[in-house]
Amino acid sequence: MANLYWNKKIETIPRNELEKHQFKLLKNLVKYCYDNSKFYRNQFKKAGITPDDIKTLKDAQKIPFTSKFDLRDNYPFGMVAVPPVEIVELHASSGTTGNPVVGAYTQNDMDVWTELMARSLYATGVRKEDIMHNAYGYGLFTGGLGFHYGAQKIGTTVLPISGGMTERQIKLMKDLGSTVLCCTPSYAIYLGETMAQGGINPKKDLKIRMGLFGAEPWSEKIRERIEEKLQIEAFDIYGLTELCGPGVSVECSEHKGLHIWEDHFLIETVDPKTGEVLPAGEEGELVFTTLTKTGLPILRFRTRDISVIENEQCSCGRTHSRMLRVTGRSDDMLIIRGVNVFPSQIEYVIMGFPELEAQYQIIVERPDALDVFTIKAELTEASMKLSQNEIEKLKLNIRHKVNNVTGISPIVELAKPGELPRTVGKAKRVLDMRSGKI
Ligand code: DLL
Repeated sequence: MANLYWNKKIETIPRNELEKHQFKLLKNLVKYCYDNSKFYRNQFKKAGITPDDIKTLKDAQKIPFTSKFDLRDNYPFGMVAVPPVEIVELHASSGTTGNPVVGAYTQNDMDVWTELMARSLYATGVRKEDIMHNAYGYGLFTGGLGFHYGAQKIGTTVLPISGGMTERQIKLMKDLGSTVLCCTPSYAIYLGETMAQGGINPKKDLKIRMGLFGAEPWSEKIRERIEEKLQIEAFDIYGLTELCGPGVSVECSEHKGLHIWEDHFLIETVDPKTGEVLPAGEEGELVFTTLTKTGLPILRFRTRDISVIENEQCSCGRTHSRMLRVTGRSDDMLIIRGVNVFPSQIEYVIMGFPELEAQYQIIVERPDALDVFTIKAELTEASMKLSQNEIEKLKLNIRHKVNNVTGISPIVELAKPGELPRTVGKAKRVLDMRSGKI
């Protein structure tokens, strides 16, 4: 694609220069945190270090980790490093338990976020001439506004439709001639299903050519389903409230991982159990340092997101490292009857059955002493023709495959098309009733 880069100089900067630049930023940041954040001054004291101990980029490893708990314990503004008057926007991630995590951004942080979202959108091919159907939630969630700011910086027309009223979304997409779709992958699937039910042929009736999907883990199989249902090219985009929101990393058109914008974020992968730093190429938990944030700077943030970092230069010419798609979170592991089960393993099995929709629920209950593990999956319209015998065989097959992958056999229930709940934002697929939280 002509004119591929939003900022060629920085996106293709030689790695040695990038690392020099990162080191300069890291030194400034550490001093900034030490001078302006009581929390970090304490952290440094506990670790027995001062900003002068950061003499190389690798010395970042001497700095203690920051966790979600630190942010929650210091809720809402305890970790903010500027006077309150400098904060121009607040966001919050949906805390399922306890305090939410608050993101507090200065004008400088907003400018960086907007720039990185523009860079991310541009890398996927979004241009001034596009009409962007932005179905990410507007409000405290960073999805809606993050895409909004970035697209407007490019000059793209934005439809700030947010989530919900799915049929109306499709009507507007059609009437306004939207060319780019932005929403969670699970909502993209739902939009595709609703189009099919309404007799809309995306290729013929719509102008949507591509979409940017993120905010929740999704697999290659889900990408295939989205691309097939919506007849578009699907890109993965990643981010989190604690760092800036969406725009931390994005796929280029090579689709070989998501480029992390390393001129603003220092990335490490660590062993989720021991915290030991892992070499590139090894799967681990992503840890980010916000090199340029001023409102709520974060040193070595433990994301809980599991991925692999690739350092080799991408064929797109960008030198910034890539993270492979996030496969799950270190804290989403379920322990069922003593066996470790990851939701991504269940999704992998479900998506291997063409008889099933890309919808499922994992339900764990403990009515007595023993855990009861149920998977609810949904039949496609075409599989409604299956005989009772074939349905029983299908259930048994799913049960066996799940057992092969996880070592534990679930009860399998099959719902009719459209029966499982759909969400307009992040999907909620795990219902763990054992803790009494639900
Ligand atoms: O989800 C920001 C965002 C909005 C990203 C729109 C992409 C698109 P939070 O609500 O703070 O922020 O949730 C952050 O969501 O730690 C991951 O677990 C998950 N996540 C975000 N993007 C992806 C992705 C936004 N592309 C948490 N793949 C993160 C997998 C993702 N998981």
